[in-house]
Amino acid sequence: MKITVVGLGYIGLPTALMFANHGQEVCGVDISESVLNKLTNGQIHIEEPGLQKELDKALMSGRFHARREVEPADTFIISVPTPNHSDTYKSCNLDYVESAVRSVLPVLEKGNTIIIESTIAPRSMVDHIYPMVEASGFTVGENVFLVHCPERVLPGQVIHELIYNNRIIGGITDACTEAGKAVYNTFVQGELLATTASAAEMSKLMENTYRDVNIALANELVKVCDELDIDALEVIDLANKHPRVNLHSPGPGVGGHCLAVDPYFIIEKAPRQTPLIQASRTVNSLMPSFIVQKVEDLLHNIAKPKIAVLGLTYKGNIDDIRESPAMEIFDQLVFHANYQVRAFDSHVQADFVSTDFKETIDEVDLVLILTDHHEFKNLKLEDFEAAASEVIILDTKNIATQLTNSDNYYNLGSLSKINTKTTHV
Ligand code: SAJ
Repeated sequence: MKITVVGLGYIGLPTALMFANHGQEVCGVDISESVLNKLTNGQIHIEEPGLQKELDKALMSGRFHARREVEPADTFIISVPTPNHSDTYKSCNLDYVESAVRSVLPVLEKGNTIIIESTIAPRSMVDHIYPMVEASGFTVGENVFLVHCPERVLPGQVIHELIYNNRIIGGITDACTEAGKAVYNTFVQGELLATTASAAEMSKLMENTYRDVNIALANELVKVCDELDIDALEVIDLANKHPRVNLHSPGPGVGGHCLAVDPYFIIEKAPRQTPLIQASRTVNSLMPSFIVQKVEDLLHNIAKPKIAVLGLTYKGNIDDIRESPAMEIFDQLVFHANYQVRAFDSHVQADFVSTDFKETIDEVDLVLILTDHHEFKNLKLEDFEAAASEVIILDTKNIATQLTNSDNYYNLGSLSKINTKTTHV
């Protein structure tokens, strides 16, 4: 089978390589010259475990090449971004998807399949993509096949999850669904779940909304327990001993381009029916300011405090700082007239980020841990010898567990200690 994948980002590139390494002929398409150059020269342009090996293998086999223009194929897979519009409900911007579909139409032939993997608002396939394909003279379900198959892989585990996760295959008609199943059957070992395009759109969005709402509940619990002087993290551990309870982990906010984005695609389509989803978005969006407030409380009696921020990515062990609550907190602290702020993150290459841990913590009054990178797990008090003698540690991810017994250590379970201490000063 010949497959053309449009969009070689975090999902499109691994997907293209998996097809190539399972015997298909793959053309990867991207508009970025630098992405195309890198790939053609054998180099991946994103951090993802195992991906470089997959590219090496695909290039060696001669079954993968990267191009600027869409090539004819049996199957077209669209995997381009769907950002939020900046309107009231942050609605889904379909521009890239529509333009990718338009780039496919001139080479589309009878018998071909188009699959949209990008995350899209409910009914986008039926109301927007299907009319575009029909307008170009094809009959969907008869001589071309149109499918929504949302990507559902976790950054950091993409290669494994592409093979072993179940896939939702949502066709415009049953014949479309069957065509979609035949494509993923070439390498997916998870179950292929047949459904309609609209149900596929909605289930993908609800998976991430479920997480967002539950994280909001955990974050709200932190605020309640802070007020009532109860350890929220202990409460979560205890409640999760119940066989049917799964409280999520609180943190400095919800980032990434999935959990912090997808709920708005449901909200925009049904604003009056979604008070819970909207409230959860608000709770999670306010977490960065809540953490900054706690930093201010901790530092209120130090004249010109120095702060070291550890971790800027939106979650641990990745290099992605887009939609990162850690970045939002860092920016708010930098903006603070009184603070001197440095950031350390060995996964991020940017001029405002240090990759030298010792230099970052030199003489700092407060260390603020914002992501759960593996390397922070083993932090011990000795690692902070270069910091100020009474250095305070605020660990918003509860990751530096070897520090928990130290006097100046705080996590989201012990925030009420801050209030007690500051009122005694
Ligand atoms: N977070 C918490 N508390 C938690 C779990 C996560 O505060 O208990 C935060 C993280 O720190 C991060 C954000 O939420 O800032 C999102 O992290 P994540 O690991 O839950 O999700 P993503 O955005 O990296 O990937 C999600 C996944 N969806 C689900 O687990 C339902 C992934 O499977 C999807 O493919 C991806 O979204 C997507 O593309 O939609």
